[in-house]
Amino acid sequence: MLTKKVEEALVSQIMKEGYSSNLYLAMASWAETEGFEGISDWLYIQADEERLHMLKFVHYVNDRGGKGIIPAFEQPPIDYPGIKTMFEKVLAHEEFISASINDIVAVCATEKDFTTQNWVQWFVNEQIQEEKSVRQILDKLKILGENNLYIFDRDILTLRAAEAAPNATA
Ligand code: OFO
Repeated sequence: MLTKKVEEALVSQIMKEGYSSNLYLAMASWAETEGFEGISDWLYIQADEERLHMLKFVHYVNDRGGKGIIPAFEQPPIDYPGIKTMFEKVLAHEEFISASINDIVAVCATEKDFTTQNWVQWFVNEQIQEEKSVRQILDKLKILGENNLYIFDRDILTLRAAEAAPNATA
């Protein structure tokens, strides 16, 4: 059984993961209309992953006797000023999510809910990977410069393929 504070923290994370999914979906749609096929594919995949994260929280809350409430989501921006700025926004958002996951760990410790604290460790590790992969993207963009976005657009999916490889390093 979850304490009220732990349940509130988890339900609030349902909203944040769902917003992440919609944010990346909005970015994917924008990038697609701008002709960036690889970048939009990367973002569509990311949006799906975030939806799965949201579902993990929904199921966990329900499984532990709580109520996995699905909120109304704020509309994400429709347009983005450029690819680099957009990925900087992705990184800032992931850092915000990491901080939020850390807050859940802290609530679990205060509430002595070590089961949930243990469960949420998966997200702690996931955030390390997600921040790392967006930083790699920003590094690549820096190396290539914004005049080589065609190459970057073709290259970005190889980054994801490398991450998905079974022996990918952490
Ligand atoms: Fe990338 O945020 Fe989910 O956890």
